[in-house]
Amino acid sequence: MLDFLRRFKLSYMLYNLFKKNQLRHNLPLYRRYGLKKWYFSPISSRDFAHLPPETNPMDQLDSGEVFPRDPAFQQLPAHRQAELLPWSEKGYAILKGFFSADEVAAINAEVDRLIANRQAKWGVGNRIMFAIHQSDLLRRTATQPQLMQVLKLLMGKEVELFQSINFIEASQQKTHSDSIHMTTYPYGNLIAAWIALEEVDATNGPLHYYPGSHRLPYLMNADFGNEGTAWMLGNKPYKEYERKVAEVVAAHGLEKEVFLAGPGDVFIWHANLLHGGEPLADPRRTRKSMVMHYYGADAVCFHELTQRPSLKVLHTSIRQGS
Ligand SMILES: O=C(O)CCC(=O)C(=O)O
Repeated sequence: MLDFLRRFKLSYMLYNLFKKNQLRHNLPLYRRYGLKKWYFSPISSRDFAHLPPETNPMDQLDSGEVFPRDPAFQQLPAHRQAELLPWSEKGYAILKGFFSADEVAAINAEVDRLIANRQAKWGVGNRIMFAIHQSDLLRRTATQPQLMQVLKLLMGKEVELFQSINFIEASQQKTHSDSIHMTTYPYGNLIAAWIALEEVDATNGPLHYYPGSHRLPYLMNADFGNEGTAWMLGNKPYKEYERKVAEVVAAHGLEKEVFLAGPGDVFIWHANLLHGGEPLADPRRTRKSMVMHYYGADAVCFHELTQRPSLKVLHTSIRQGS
């Protein structure tokens, strides 16, 4: 029965019916793409199947050529420019020492405070979801002006913070592309920034990633038989998606890299970069980190697996906790 309700699209539609303020911005976009939908209707990649697989215009450009002409890029110090320049080719950028030791200490103290006050909203896999809604400090971290400027440069457009996740321990999450969880049309309108909040080495579950994998086709529900029907979501377990990703990695002979980070380092990845978390080799160790996901402006944003439109974060929906 629970599985039936989880897969029954009407349950999500009823929930969304009461979220008009956070969904109505989609209506002009639906009209632009010829979709006949209400603001609370289900949505998935299948709705765009009749259109060419459009992507964010930045994905057709070469960062090595366009960034040097960008005034915002020209103002960055030479070492940051070097970190950002190969973005188009690699699909990720590493910003060493982006946050200071004091900033990292303040973020960690804030997370401890949210946990102690029972304000932290724990999600699956021991992760704190959307703490940006409980903490002004974490929201300011996620929207720090220099970071937002870098994200705008990489996406070639304004970005809006959608979500944050704080980890105390390693995620150990299998390889995936964020675009199966937070999807956009045109594709490529999502970007993530991950902050190391302590030393991350081979034993406490570092991030892994596959350079260049962002250029492969986006894997969507149809690619692992999970499209479902007009009323029901697909019934394939998430493991089937992970299996499909592993198949793609093997078929293309992709080579995994691991990000060994110092506190304050930032790893930014493209919407379609294959990545995940390495196993925790030393179970006594924590792996404190915070990841934020941002949507690019002027795109339809939704969740492919649950076929729900994404709720826009309104300023009024942020409760200030500190
Ligand atoms: O922090 C990690 O280990 C993985 C995080 C991740 O894959 C994500 O947020 O998409």
